[in-house]
Amino acid sequence: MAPHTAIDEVNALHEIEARFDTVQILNEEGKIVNDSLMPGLTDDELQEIMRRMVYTRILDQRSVSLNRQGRLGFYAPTAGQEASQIASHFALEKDDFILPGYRDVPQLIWHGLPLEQAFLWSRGHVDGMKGIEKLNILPPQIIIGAQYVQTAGVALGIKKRGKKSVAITYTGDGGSSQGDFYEGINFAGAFKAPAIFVVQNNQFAISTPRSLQTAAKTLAQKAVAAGIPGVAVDGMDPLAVYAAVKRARERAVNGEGPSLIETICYRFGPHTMSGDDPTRYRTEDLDNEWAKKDPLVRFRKFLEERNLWSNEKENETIEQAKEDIKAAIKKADSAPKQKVTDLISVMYEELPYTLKEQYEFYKVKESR
Ligand SMILES: Cc1ncc(C[n+]2csc(CCOP(=O)(O)OP(=O)(O)O)c2C)c(N)n1
Ligand SMILES: [Mg+2]
Repeated sequence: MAPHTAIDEVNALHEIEARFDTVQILNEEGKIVNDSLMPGLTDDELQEIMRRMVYTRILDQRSVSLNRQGRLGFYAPTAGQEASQIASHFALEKDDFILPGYRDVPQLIWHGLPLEQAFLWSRGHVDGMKGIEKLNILPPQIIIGAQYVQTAGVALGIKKRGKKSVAITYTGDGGSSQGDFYEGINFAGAFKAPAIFVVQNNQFAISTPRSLQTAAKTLAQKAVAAGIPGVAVDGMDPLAVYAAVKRARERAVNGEGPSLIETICYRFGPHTMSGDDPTRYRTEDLDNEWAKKDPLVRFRKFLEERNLWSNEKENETIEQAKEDIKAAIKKADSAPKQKVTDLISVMYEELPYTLKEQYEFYKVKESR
């Protein structure tokens, strides 16, 4: 190795940062700009990604209005993040585990969580997450970043059992500043656990802009300190997101360890439906700039040019989504009213004595 002639830490940083340019395959106009990275997806698969993104956009719109009518509880809007959520999920297999954040309900639905359960979860009803152990999903995490540590553990479990699957997790730009974020990627890296760590950088952590989140030029470069590969992709480009997750999955199941993927995107709506007003921390110009990058618009253009999408297909998808949502909300409405004992009994396989006491107390109260 050549001897160091100067302490050149500033250049080293700049060199590293320059390596984390945003990868794009499909641009805003729906044109392929990086043919060599084009994933090998069939026409059917390309159409299915579009169908899921359109369906998910409708689900988002309906969820926002159901929330306003007081028919849903907690809801974190997803519009703008469809490529990041749906295309990343599309690169997975059924056996893979998903450890989501509160905004990642669409991935759970496409992994098999019935819609009515997603609605019940939103209402804080225990039946929302009933039976999820069979679906390889965990409940959406509310504690920012905690799912990263849990993912390192789940992925290590997968490795110890010799399974050819992965654990994928999602946090946000805000989450990437948490201690749990670093602990999770570091541990998984050290143990070569088959994990995929996604940071959906939607530019804001509630009202905190990305510029105040960290001095790091990219969030993907945080992988370097953990000794794992990292990549930043255009998170409004479903092809780039898919290609990155597919590659990370291959590496993980081949025993090559975890990856960090930053998906650069934007949330079109408010942080949650609990009352923040985005006009107080975002300008209309910024919203308009990102609206031009809409994943649905560019993917529609791309597919239409290849005769793979049409108004008819779009409308069919929209109608199907509306029908499913209507039926699911009806089912959710007919779920038995939640009792305190329901809440206590789902927490442990065997209740500790303190909870046992409370359980008995409420059992009597509820029977009156
Ligand atoms: C440990 C912790 N601290 C603070 C909060 C409150 N909180 C909820 S969402 C949020 C912002 C998260 O932003 P980001 O990670 O960018 O995800 P996004 O909501 O943009 O998807 C904060 C600070 C929390 N839930 N958990
Ligand atoms: Mg964010």
